[in-house]
Amino acid sequence: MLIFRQLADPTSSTYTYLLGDRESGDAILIDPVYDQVLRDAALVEELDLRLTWTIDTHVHADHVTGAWLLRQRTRSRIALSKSSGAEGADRLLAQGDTIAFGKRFLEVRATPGHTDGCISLVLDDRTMAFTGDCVLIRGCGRTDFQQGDPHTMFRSVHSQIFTLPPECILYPGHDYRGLTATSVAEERRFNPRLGKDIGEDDFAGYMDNLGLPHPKQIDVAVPANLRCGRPEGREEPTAQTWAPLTLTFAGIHEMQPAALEECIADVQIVDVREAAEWSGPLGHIESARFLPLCDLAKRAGELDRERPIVAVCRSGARSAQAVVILQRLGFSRVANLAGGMIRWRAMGLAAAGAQE
Ligand SMILES: N[C@@H](CCC(=O)N[C@@H](CS)C(=O)NCC(=O)O)C(=O)O
Ligand SMILES: [Fe+2]
Repeated sequence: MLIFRQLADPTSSTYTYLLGDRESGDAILIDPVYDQVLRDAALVEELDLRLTWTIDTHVHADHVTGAWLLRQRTRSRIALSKSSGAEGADRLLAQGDTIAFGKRFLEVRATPGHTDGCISLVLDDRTMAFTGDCVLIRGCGRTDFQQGDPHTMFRSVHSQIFTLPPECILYPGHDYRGLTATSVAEERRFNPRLGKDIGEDDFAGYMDNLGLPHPKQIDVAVPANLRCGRPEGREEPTAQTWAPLTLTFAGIHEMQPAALEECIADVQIVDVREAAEWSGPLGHIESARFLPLCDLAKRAGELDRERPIVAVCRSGARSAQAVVILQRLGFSRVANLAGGMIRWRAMGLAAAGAQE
């Protein structure tokens, strides 16, 4: 079974795509964003996948790629076009190459025009193609910086994208209106720059007059992407590190019961259940403080800002919300006890007043 997710970076309006093969567990990320690597790595982990490749469709001008950070974290390998000029990749791609994930693969098509090193990636059965900043939804990548050239773009679109099956779904590198996907048939008919019988010179005239301001990040992003996103002094996104924690795709730092038992003397445990549950059959952790979720925001001043907090409830759901509330109030080291008192007890760990 094919696993497919479209992930958005709201700051740069970039789309990242996760493709995975359920049987083998192998997965690929197309165009990961530096600031989103913790989110993307969490999703790969939660879906029980192993990231084998990251592929950048080009040297981006508006955001830094997450490729290098993901390679550090997950041992994924980095691929992008040979014509990109980037250094530090594990594989340099050219027209007709294939990149496999399990039994599935992506075919590389060179689609220069926005930059010289732009590629599009076509799924083996041609039901989906990832067009980077070549074809966008009712638009296309601009051609007025890096090695942009409208004539090259026009030929790329017509020879490499519009020749795909009409029903092939196209997934762009960006969309600035929040639209998510299109198809070859739709763009051939309705793309205002490239559709119907618009000619190469018409297109070039359109593109030469877009009048867009340069991307805000261009001076930072291009040099960083030419080294595949290696930080060189740039701040790295980090999860909280004060204990063995997992950052979930939902954005919550979680601690397993065994890890809490290890650090129990160094943290404040906040039990956010109701009074009847605190003294109910599951019992409560001896050193926990009782502070129901409904009172948490107004009584947060009672908590010590210097000591990390672990929030606890019955199943781990309300305490996840407690983590959100405490972070909003400026507590920086806060985690959720995964699985709550149910898992704590299932692991055979001690609880005051618990019924056997
Ligand atoms: N305002 C954005 C500009 C983004 C931009 O120029 N995007 C490029 C892709 S890297 C593009 O081709 N945009 C096409 C368009 O805006 O029509 C920023 O500052 O980052
Ligand atoms: Fe771009």
